[in-house]
Parts: sequence; structure tokens; C-alpha cells
Amino acid sequence: MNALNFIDGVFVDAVDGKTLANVNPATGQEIGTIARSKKADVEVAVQAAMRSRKDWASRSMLERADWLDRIADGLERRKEEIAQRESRDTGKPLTLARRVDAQRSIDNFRFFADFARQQEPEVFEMADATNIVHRNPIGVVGLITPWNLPLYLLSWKVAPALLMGNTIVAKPSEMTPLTAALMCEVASEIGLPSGVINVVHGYGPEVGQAILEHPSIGAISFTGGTATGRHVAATAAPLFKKLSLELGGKNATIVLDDADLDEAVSGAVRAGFTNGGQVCLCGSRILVHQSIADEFTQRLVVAVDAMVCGPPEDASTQIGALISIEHLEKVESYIELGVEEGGTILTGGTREMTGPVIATNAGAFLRPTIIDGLDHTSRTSTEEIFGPIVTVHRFDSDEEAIEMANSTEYGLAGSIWSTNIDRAHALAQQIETGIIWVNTWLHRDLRTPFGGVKNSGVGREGGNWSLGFFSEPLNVCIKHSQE
Ligand code: TXE
Repeated sequence: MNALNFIDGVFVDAVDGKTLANVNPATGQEIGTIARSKKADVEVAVQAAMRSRKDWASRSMLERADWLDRIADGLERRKEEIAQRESRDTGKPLTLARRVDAQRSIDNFRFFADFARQQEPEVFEMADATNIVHRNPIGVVGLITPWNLPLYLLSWKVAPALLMGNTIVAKPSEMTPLTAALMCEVASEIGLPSGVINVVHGYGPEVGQAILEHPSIGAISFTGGTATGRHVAATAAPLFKKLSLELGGKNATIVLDDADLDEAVSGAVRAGFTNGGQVCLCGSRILVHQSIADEFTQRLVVAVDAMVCGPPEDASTQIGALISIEHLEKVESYIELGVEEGGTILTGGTREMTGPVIATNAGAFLRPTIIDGLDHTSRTSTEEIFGPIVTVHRFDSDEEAIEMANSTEYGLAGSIWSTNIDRAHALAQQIETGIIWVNTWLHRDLRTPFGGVKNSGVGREGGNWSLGFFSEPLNVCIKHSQE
């Protein structure tokens, strides 16, 4: 299955015909080619987006909301195919791709369509004048997204961007093009006006860079690593492009002494190892109160030991392949670093699979791993690993837990486990982060702000935050007549 660019409503090769290979990380097999786009392709895409911009902006937000529903309907009809493609592209368990990636991609379009219908006019009355705030489109916007939740994160940007009257030039990760291509197929099937959605595939420094630099692209919404985010900001900021940056994380799972241990253990496992730890919201640092640490850690090891690491297509698989052998080797280098820094591996750290399945060297498989005994300021405990690795740390007081939780350059998410809600809520407000879950994890109300502080990014997505980012407010102040 090849991934072509989708420009002006048609599927086309890169202008120079170049392609790159797409590999299934669970088998190491090439599963197709991807258009290797460059600056010339971005130019064609931006021209198409410019041509369709006025007509798309001239439609009402409610009409555009109906188009989002049509896209959601189209994705719904092909939900199983989304999951199959996502699992093949990423190596993630098929069950996860169904439950999370496919479902949330559909939900993203439906949510913003419904959210549009709930919008009230923004009017501010004065004694002698009325202010009416209009939310105008930016024009052509650039969307650049990562490989860990490909369509989930792309649709999270496409839906509000279109709703607010923009046309888009999107670049999915070069490692995971297939579901972006499916979204384009749906756009074509439903007859979305040509040029509204344009997708160019390829390497970040080539086609991504061209998007950042294009003078007709007025805003960049980026989700990816902090290092790349820093480069995106350095390139786009001097061009005064509006910027949204959703970057890395190194989130804390904080288990207080009054936590329900069963809940906390299963919550910590889910937060630590969902998608093989390849979610920026994952709880990769587990902070547990000294008084329950031994009991908690023992139960955690038993639970993680029992996790099924195997072929993505098996219904029992909980940990599939990581995104690539290169990423697997990067993650393994952190396990070695953890031992060098004085850590003890309580479980995992090896490439074997669970049960009768024979590990093939071609698959990027790694067992979920727990490292204990590290200082919370060690590199292993503070740098983003983005794999199935958690470190465990003990604290004696809520104050110490707060200091430990805040001791990284990131601030994206986290969770607190306690039967005392007031205590958890008070503690949550002292964590430098964007989201704190109490006695749960990855429980999402799409109206709420999503995003981080410090090196986890700039800006928020979700609900009004997305509508705000993808529009330019115009305030019209009308003086009341004298009589
Ligand atoms: O990111 P990259 P990846 C982060 C997480 C993880 C990383 C993994 O921290 O480390 O993303 O995803 C394009 N100019 N999050 O490796 O390399 C690249 O082609 C323009 C956090 O994909 O940053 C891809 O499409 N574009 C996040 C996209 O940037 C460039 C959730 C991201 O690539 C480019 C998911 C360049 N010079 C992952 N170089 C969150 N906070 O929600 C690369 N790209």
C-alpha cells in the first residue's frame, strides 16, 4: 500500500517522483512506498489551498460542521481499516488501534462539529456601544504530526482548522502515512471541495521544513519532540506565524499513602505502558509514598510481568512493537544508562516476546521494564525515553512528591492516586504541568485544554482553545445612536 500526496482533491506522486520505504516495525518488512515530497510539492499544495480558501471561508461554520460530520461518517464506515492500517504502520496492538486510534479520530471530527453547534455569538455590551467579536479564518495553515498516534493527533488538528474556515497543508510522520492517506480517501469519497485538505508526505527536514518556511502559511500546529519543536519555533517565529507546539513529556504517577493499591497499580501500568509507553502523556516516573512502596512495587512487578508482549494482530497482545528498530535501540540505551546510574531492573529490559511466539530479530519488540533505585534527578529519570520503561522513586511527604514531580524540564501531564480527593486536588495544583488526572489516566473531555508548560510546549488544544488558535478574532465596536 503506497502513500501518495493528496493535493487539490487528487492523489499525486511527489513532483520529482521520489519515494521512501514504509516499514512495518513488527515484521521489519517493507509494506509500501511513501511520496518523498519537497519544497516544490509544498508549493503546489499551498497554491491549491489558496485557491479554495475564499470559498471555504465563505461557508458558514455550521455548514463546515456538517462537512466534519461527513468526514466522521466516512471514517466510521472504515473504522476497522483505520485500525488495521494504524497497527501495521506503528506496530501497536490492533486492539489498541481500534479502541483508541480509530475511535478517537472519529470522535475528534464529531466533537468539533457538535461543539460548533453550541457556539454562541461573542457580544460585549457597553452602556453606549456593542462589541461583536468575529472569529475569522487565518487562511492556509500547516499541520505537522508525529508517529505515535497518527490519525488521532492529525484529526485533532484538521477538524478545528477546517471548522474555523481554514484550508490545510498537513504533513504526517514519514513513518506513519497510511491513515492520513485514508482520511484523504474519505475526503475524496464525500466530495469535500478540492484544495481544502492537502497532505504532503516525506521527511521532516525536507517537506516539513518547506511548510514552516512557506510565506502563505499563516499558522503552524506542531506535535512532536521537544528538540524538533525548538527548531519549528526558531524557523516560524521570525516569520510571525501563529504557533502551537505540543511536545514531549516525562510525567509523574504519584501514589499517596492513602491510595487504593489495586487501583493505583493498574492505573500506573496503564499510564506507564499504553502504546508501549509511546504517548507523551505516559506516566514514566512512578513516585510512591515510602510507607506503601514495597507492597506497591511488588504488585507492580507482578502486573507488568504478566503483560503480553507479542504480535500486534493477536487479541491478547498488550505491548506490540515499538515504532522502529532505531527507536528500540534508543530506548535500550536508556535501560543501559539506568543501570550505569545505579538503577536495578526489577523486570523486563529484554527483547523476548511472551508465550510460544518466537521473537524475530526483525520486530522492534521490548518487554515492559521497571527500573528501581534511581535518584529522581538522574538522566534516566528526567529525560524523555518514549518507550515501555518506568522508573520508581520513593517520597516521605507531599512536599517531597511535589518537588520530585516538578524536577524535570517537562510539564505536560501526570496522575495522583489517593482516596482523599481534597488532598489530591491541593497537591495537583502545585504540579507544574498541563493536566493532572486524579484516580484515573487519559480520561478525556475534549472541551478541556490539552497541552503543557516548560519544554512540553506552547499553547493548548481542545474546545475553545483549538477554535481560538485556528482563528483570528475581529472585534467590531458599534456606537449606539444618540436618540
Ligand atoms: O517526533 P519528531 P516523532 C513527541 C515525543 C516523541 C516524539 C516522537 O516527545 O519524542 O514526539 O515523535 C516532523 N521541520 N510527541 O519522532 O521527530 C516529522 O517528520 C519540520 C509528543 O515523530 O519531532 C514529524 O512529522 N518538520 C506529542 C513531526 O515533525 C519536522 C505526542 C514530529 O517529528 C522537522 C506525540 C523539521 N526540521 C509525540 N523534523 C504530544 N505532546 O502530544 C521533523 N519534523
